[in-house]
Amino acid sequence: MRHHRAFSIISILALLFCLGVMPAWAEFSVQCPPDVDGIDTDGDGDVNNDHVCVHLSSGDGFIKMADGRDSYIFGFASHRLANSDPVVFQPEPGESRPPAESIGLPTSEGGLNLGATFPAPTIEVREGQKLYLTLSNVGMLMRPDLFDPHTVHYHGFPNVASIFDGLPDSAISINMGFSLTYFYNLVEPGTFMYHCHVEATEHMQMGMLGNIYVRPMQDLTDGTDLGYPSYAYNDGDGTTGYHVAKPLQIHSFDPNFHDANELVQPLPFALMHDRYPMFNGRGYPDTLNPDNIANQELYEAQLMDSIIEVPQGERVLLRLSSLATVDFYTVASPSIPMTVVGQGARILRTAGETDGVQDLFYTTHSVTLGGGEAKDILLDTTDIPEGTYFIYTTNLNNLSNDQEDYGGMMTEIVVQAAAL
Ligand SMILES: [Cu+2]
Repeated sequence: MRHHRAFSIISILALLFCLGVMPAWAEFSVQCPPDVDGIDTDGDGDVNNDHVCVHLSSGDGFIKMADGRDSYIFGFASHRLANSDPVVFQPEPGESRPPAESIGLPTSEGGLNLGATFPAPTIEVREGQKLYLTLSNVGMLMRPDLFDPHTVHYHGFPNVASIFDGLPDSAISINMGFSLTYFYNLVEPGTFMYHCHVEATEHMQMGMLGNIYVRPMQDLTDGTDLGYPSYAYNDGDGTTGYHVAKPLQIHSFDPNFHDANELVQPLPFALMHDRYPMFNGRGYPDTLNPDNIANQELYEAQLMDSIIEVPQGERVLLRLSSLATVDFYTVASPSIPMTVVGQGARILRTAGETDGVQDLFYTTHSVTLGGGEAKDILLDTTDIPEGTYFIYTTNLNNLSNDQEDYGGMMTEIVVQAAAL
């Protein structure tokens, strides 16, 4: 594997040199304009800070599966990340023009930029903000024969501007060496997800998947204390209130497909058979590892754990979504009841105007999600003793990391001593 990779990298660099395209010297400009409209759209009392920006690159790389195998991926990475900086940033106040960001790709992180991360960086934003998301396509180092464009499709987002929707058929796709800034006016809160939509079966199976969620304006409400620090939706009565939020995204990989993609072999979509079920890009027990996980090249490509820690008596909001390309998964919490308060980025409620609104929340111990579905689930630990509890898929053959048992799509909720 190592020899193969070293050979590939040398041949790629040689090829790029011959072609006269050396993306190592490419510069990408990022549109991140300051907010000068004088209107307070995000409701925080400040008229000049409603703009937020994200800069992603798209490329390829490797991640380490929970059984130790390295898997080739396509993916996104954040250039504000540096493992500590926030993914979402704001333009400097008073700046008169968009700041240009110059990035020496693909060598930005030291060494060759096998820089895709999995899952893609989590994007947390708030209703009322205006999001400028720039995607720069840095090309595929391991597959120089591919000139694939990429996009960002913000799944579930009610997009008025179809050119920003990321569907290659009806929107702009971004070719190698180029950037596009997507604009989203965040008028609705909810749990969404994002992924590349180019050759979606392939690029999604290969790992271009991430969490994005929009917090409601109600989180900022002054004077009307509904009892919780945060809310899933603008419920008006505090019923979706929570203390701790955790985005949990269902992923699964077919290692044969990933290997075939790296080795320039045919990709038989109909034979796709996922054998690495994951939460947030990791199989158990890696779901519990709070640290970044590095691949064999020592590049930290998996930056997200799935562990949930909550003081006894508090509520967790589980932002559960699925971007699996093959299977439906049933996710169970056998000890702590799940109250589903939202679905598909909407609060579960009637829209009746004569009798007033009625909650359609329901309590269960398991939910089933297909690809593209999301549910907002409250876990109330009021009557739950301190201890460690599990969330896992009841498709029991998926409690494995390929041939290794006792892994797969499982994580833990740790109910800690109550906060004083
Ligand atoms: Cu793509």
